[in-house]
Amino acid sequence: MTPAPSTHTQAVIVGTIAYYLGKKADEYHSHRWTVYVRGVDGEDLSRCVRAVTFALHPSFDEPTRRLEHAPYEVTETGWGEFDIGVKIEFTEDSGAGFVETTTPLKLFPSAEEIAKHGQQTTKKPLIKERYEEIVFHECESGFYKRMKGQ
Ligand code: SLL
Repeated sequence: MTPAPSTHTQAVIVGTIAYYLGKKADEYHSHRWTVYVRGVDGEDLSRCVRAVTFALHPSFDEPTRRLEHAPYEVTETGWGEFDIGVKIEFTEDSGAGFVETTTPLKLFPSAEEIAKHGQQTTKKPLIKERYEEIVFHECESGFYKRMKGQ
């Protein structure tokens, strides 16, 4: 009998965190922000990730940023919001290839958020993140054991 294919689920967080620069802000650099992909409990994603590529707005220098090592994040300063492309490539033995998604960079609180939390300050970051589950269906046993920490 052939063994059932091993399935492993990895929970990840994809998102952005943005700080208003306050007195240090200028016309083109009102915020400092970071876009990231990380394990939901801070697990080391390099066990299953080969690279993460973030596609920034073309107004940034070298807008395609490929990271082959953790932490999978990019920090920049800027003035505007846009959707950031996120491509996550998995290790060869995961049997999964890659996934592509986008994450919205949010710099400015909505009127509702301002009503609730007050005006934006340099101390309170704006975080916009979401939880995703990646299911590896046909992983090799080496991959499966590594992911389970065996
Ligand atoms: C907007 N559609 O108009 C968006 C574009 C682009 C933001 C936002 C570049 C900073 C830099 C930057 O912040 N671009 O050049 O250093 O709101």
